[in-house]
Amino acid sequence: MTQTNFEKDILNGLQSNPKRLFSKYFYDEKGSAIFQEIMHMPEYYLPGCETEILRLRAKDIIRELPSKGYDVVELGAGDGTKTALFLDALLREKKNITYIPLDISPDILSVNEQFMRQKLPELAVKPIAGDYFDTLKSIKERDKPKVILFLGSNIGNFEGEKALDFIQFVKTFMSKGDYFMLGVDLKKHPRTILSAYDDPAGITKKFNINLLERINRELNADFDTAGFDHYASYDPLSGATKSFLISNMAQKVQVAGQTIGFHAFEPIHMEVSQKYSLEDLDQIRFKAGFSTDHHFTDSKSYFSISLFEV
Ligand code: AVI
Repeated sequence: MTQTNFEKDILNGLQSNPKRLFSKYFYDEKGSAIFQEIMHMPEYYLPGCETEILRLRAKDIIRELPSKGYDVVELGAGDGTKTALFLDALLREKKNITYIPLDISPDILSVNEQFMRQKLPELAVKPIAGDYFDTLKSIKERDKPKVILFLGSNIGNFEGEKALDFIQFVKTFMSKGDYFMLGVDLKKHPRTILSAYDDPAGITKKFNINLLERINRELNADFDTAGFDHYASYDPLSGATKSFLISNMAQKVQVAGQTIGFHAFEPIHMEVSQKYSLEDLDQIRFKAGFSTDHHFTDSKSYFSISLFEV
């Protein structure tokens, strides 16, 4: 039987030193449900701050955008509930827009479309399912100006230079006068950040452990999840939040016919959630070759919705 990308990535990651798994694999059905629990945790301040900006600063954001009709393209759109706040403000300002949610999952896009039809019946919605490369290619040729949304601090899950690479990649599908609108989690007191990724109820731990359970389910593996603990760290210099699973003891695990050995207290690096300062964002904007930026922050300056103009 041919190896899937999932199997290849998991085996490569577990056979590397240090061991590595990728957070893009967190989101199977169970992982997506646990992520919804995270979004409602009191310690996970990100969605509340971003919603505050979309509610209270939408008019200020819209003032910076093209005055005539444009396409609002959303990357990794999901169910669109938060975006509806912004789209509602756009419709109130009588902007002639088409909303184009892009997502890998056709199922979530049909949830998104139904939600928009019910909530904002006058909005034109044109979902496109597929990976970023194919979906962005299909919107490149549309003749209206574009505002591309990438919300929810999703840019933070790209490691190091990969965030800049991704922004540059998206820019290749944009033209002069288009805007990139990014939801970004900002550097702040390290304890505030750490508690968002190390909650006392153990929901973030469950989110990480679910990937081991997924590997058990899908790759015929035998992880004993009680043998692993969750550990999160935040480096205030680099702004990198990292999540690890720590093997509580020396142990051996079978994964897809391979034996993976763990030393006592050996980490598996699971996720990076990068935090930025506004100066870091200005640097990224400059390096990516956008002409201007505007930052809209919440009342605590925890989060920014940043607009980069091509
Ligand atoms: C999806 N992403 C922006 C979340 C984050 O904050 O990095 C995923 C997450 N991981 C742990 N908690 C939330």
